[in-house]
Amino acid sequence: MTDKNIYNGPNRVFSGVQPSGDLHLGNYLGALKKFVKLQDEMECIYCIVDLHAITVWQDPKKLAQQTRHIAAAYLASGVDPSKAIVYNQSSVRAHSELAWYFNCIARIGWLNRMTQFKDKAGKNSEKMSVGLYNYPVLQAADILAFKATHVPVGEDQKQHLELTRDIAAKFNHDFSSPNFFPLCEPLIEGPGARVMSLRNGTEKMSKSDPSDNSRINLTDDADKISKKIRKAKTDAGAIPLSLDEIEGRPEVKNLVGIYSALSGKSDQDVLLEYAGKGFGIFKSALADLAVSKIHPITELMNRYLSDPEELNRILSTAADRASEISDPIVAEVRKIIGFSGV
Ligand code: AQP
Repeated sequence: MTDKNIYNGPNRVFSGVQPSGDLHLGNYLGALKKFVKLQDEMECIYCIVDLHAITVWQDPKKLAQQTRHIAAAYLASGVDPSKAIVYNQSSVRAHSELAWYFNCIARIGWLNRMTQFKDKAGKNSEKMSVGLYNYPVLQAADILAFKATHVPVGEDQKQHLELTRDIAAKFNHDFSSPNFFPLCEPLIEGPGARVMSLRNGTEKMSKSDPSDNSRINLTDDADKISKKIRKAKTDAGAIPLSLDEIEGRPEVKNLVGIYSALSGKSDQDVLLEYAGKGFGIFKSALADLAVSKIHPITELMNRYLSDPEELNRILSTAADRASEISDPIVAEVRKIIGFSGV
């Protein structure tokens, strides 16, 4: 598909997180931390993507609570509802409607190439929901319902954003509306773009990993964080001096990457500080650093969660605002497609 982006509308950021469990350090570094920075640079729309969450089973009794949990994590991480729009996906109709139109634009071959579906479905793909397979089409609808131009995500979402660009380009082309949808730019680079499991440096840290020791949750207390870091898998060598020497040592690379993302230092500076030292010393420093960054977020989250009505009020006001932006865009799409409107 075309790479030519001739869209000339305003810059706008969109991103989302699923309310499918406790958030972890990967979500924080790969997404939330970037969200906070961007809210002072562009108009930002941050969604709690519950329509995505139900692509795998979610207990209906817990879903609303999990949604508030993510909202609280956004706010506790520094997302300011007076600057950014923070709302719940299922409260805004545009997502579902546009997803259907995009189902008729996206090609089956494009979706067959999506590696996240293959990773999540494993050998059970026949038993997975159609929604899980279709997930990236809904993601394209999320972004394009707002004509978002920039999407901060972790590296795992890169392929999905390429599909969003393909869908936008095909829509623009098929309906001879060359600059209707922007070809969004992923904002992936930077520390924390790919935080790996503490138990296996070749797998990403994930909410759905059966081992709780594989991740640091934003709800973990100081003791738990320290224990998980102490137990994190490493190898027999010491900490090396140069970046070349951590290649091929995925667990070491991951811990150094986490340290640098949390501290704001470069990987190289972290190596200079700890080169030649044993992992005991390094892990102890990393645990202190992680606790000092995560503990204040956990405390603030709990404060927000203790007032569910206030959280619901923030989400509902923002959902109205999100609909004000997305409804006219979807109305234009209907017209472009040729629906009569009666
Ligand atoms: N390990 C990670 N490193 C960096 N960024 C990450 N993200 C997720 N894992 C990492 C980023 O967090 C944002 C929200 O992700 P999500 O919850 O909507 O979905 P996900 O990517 O599927 O996250 P999980 O934790 O792996 O959830 P499960 O296990 O439920 O699938 C996204 O920007 C993502 O890139």
